[in-house]
Amino acid sequence: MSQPSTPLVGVIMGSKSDWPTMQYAVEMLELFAVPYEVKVVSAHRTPDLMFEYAQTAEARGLQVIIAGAGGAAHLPGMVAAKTVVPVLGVPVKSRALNGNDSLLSIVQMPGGVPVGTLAIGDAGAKNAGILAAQIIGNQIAAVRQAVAKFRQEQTQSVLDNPDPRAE
Ligand code: RP5
Repeated sequence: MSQPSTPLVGVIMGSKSDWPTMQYAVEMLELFAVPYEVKVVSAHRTPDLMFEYAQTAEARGLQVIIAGAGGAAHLPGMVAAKTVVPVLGVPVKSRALNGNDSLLSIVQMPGGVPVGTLAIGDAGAKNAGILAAQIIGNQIAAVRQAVAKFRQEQTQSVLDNPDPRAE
């Protein structure tokens, strides 16, 4: 296992404007105490940085990359093309097409270069953070237990509030 402070998950996004969505992935990683790093890396505006990030990810100890982008969302697929570190793609909800463009850009990868694509928007970002923690949890018991606790509390919260009319 890496040093605790060494990031195990890289969270990247195409623009600062993606942060209001991608913050939910980071929120989950913090909840489960998964070491992470977060950075703007654009497929279109900083293509050389994107390649460098992907090419050095494995050597730097990253075990999962979460990549969020909107519109013509090439970032997750292009990063996946340059590394064997698993990539989770988050389609950010775009203004013009409500994220349908982002989703289709990310999900329809050619066979041989997978991107694990999540839902459009906040739920997708949140689930990307949880899924990344579950992957990391295969090797780190404390992370696995933190995810299990979160899931158990979520279940209990529904069971404790069965009346849909209650505040
Ligand atoms: C993509 O273009 C980004 O991922 C973002 O979702 C979208 C719009 O970017 P900005 O014009 O807001 O910087 O590259």
